[in-house]
Amino acid sequence: MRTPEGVTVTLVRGDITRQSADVIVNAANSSLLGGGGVDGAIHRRGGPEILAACRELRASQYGKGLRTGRAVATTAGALDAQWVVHTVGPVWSSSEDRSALLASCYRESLRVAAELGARTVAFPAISTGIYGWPMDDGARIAVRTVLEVAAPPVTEVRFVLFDAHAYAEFEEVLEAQG
Ligand code: AR6
Repeated sequence: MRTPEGVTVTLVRGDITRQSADVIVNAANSSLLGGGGVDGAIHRRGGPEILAACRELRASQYGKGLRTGRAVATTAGALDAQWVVHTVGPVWSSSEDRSALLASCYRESLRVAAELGARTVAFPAISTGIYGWPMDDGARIAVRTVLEVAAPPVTEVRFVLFDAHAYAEFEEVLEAQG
């Protein structure tokens, strides 16, 4: 579908590290030094240049780590992308509403992507893996935030969903918006 700003929002099922896009967003952690899930896959396929860039960022600007909800760009190394934008999703909590932080990940990643002049941005379903966010709610926050804030120079936002369940949840939310 297209947003009021003319940005196309698409869904694909697959591995985000196989995507071709100007920006590939990483569901990182505040250390910026790698982990499992999407983060592990991005560093594995993207190669050591990404970790080297993350280490530099830690040393120069983020000594205490990147805060939850924020985003920062590095090289994409060997990935078929120009940049990786690393963002730190919130860990799911049943007792505290952290949705604003999850929305912030999408908003800040798009802000950084736009600053770089990126046209195509690929997102994973942030926080819905190791950080435990329920997929239906994670999809709702992702889609709503992107529809609200995506704007040129970004022309396409692609959600790259790893499995059928994630794809179905995003599809349901996107169709309900349309
Ligand atoms: N491509 C697309 N989606 C994927 C891929 C992939 N290659 N691999 C997993 N997913 P997660 P989080 C899906 O755990 O919940 C790391 O250790 C996965 O099925 O990658 O934000 C970081 O360093 C899920 O739906 O990220 C942090 O410590 C979604 O991507 C922590 O995990 C996000 O799962 C971040 O946890």
